[in-house]
Amino acid sequence: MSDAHAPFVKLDLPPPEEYRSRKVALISGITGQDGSYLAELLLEKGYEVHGIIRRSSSFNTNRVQHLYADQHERPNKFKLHYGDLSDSTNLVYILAQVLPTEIYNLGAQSHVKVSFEMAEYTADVDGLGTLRLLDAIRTVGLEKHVRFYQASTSELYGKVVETPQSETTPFYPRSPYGVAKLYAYWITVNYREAYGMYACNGILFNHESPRRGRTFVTRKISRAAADICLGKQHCLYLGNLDAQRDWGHAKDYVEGMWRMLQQPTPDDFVLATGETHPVREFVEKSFAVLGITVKWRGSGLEEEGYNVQTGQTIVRVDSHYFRPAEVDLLLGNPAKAERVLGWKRKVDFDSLIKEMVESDLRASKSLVEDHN
Ligand code: NDP
Ligand code: GDR
Repeated sequence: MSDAHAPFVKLDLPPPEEYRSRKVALISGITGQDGSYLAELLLEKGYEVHGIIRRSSSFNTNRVQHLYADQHERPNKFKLHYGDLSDSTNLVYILAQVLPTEIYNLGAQSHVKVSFEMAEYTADVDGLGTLRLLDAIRTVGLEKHVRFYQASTSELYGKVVETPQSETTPFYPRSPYGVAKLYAYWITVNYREAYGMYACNGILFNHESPRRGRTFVTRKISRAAADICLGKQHCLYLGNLDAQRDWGHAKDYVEGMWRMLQQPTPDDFVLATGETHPVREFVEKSFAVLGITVKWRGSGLEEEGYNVQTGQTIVRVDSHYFRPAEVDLLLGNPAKAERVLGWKRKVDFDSLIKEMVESDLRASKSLVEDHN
């Protein structure tokens, strides 16, 4: 019988300590919000950074364009590889080529509402994709050489069992996305225990930034506030205004990811701010940055937010944005990360909103100028 635990591809590798004296990171999801901030952080720290990008008919590298250099003209420490978490062979090939010392698995279909419409795809990429990457590590025999970070999420908590939520709170996911990430969480724990891999779950609560995708609620709000202020949009349509989230800044959170992989032993950590705020407060504070006061009238589907200065309705509820099952309240307890990793978020809620709204105002103004 063959040894099921032996690597399939025998690479000529130095012993783990010597191998890890290089600093080579591989990031799946490098074109996303977190991937771009993490790549910047690791380059600053002297890493060679490799990223997996998907083939797309349109340009999908906007967030990392400033890091990229034409390798013919100015070779640098930032390289992109075509790949996909649904393609095992491709992952094996990239690993054998790059020989990373740290892998950050950030790639995912990350939109909770979309996961109800694309449940199987989300399970494939977010759940099985994690398994494929872990198995690729074993296939090339890197399981004792490489450190692995899994982008786990507060969506694992889902239905409120207790607050604040910590590493010991039971999971109860409420979406196909949450369920797929639950598989990813446990397969990461399982490979750590079964094969002695250095593998960590970062259970990250919502984190935002000016680079946040425009269909997530915070960025949708900050962008609409800027456009409404400039007269380019009349009204913002939202779903559940009462959902509460623990919102931090993505830049702080990628630093926590890196810290997790620098510990003597692998473990799982919550990163959160320890504060929670409803969506409607995010709306009020975003408009307030632009000098607009929002007050609410009506209830349920008829509820609307109006501009106190003009009386104009600028926010309406659209049931299209409701989810078949909602996560009502997320509030994280980052005590373990603060104690063990020395991690602490730097950006508070109000500063996050201000940064996002001001960035969108600048972007929206420059688009006006472009068209004039
Ligand atoms: P984004 O949606 O901004 O980025 C997702 C990234 O994954 C993109 O680079 C995307 O590529 C890539 N991707 C999507 N599908 C595949 C695939 N099949 N194969 C390879 N790559 C793929 O997410 P964030 O940056 O916000 O989040 C990063 C990770 O952290 C995700 O796994 C997310 O689920 C998780 N997370 C995020 C939190 C948050 O609040 N932001 C909180 C907790 C966890 P492309 O650009 O081509 O679409
Ligand atoms: P979330 O983020 O589902 O928490 O997942 P999102 O910003 O999509 O929703 C947050 C809350 O706002 C409510 N909401 C709306 N959401 C969106 N997208 N659009 C709307 O118009 C709208 N109106 C109200 C939602 O119902 C929800 O309650 C994010 C993702 O980054 C995940 O990948 C990550 O794992 C979790 O955060 C932690």
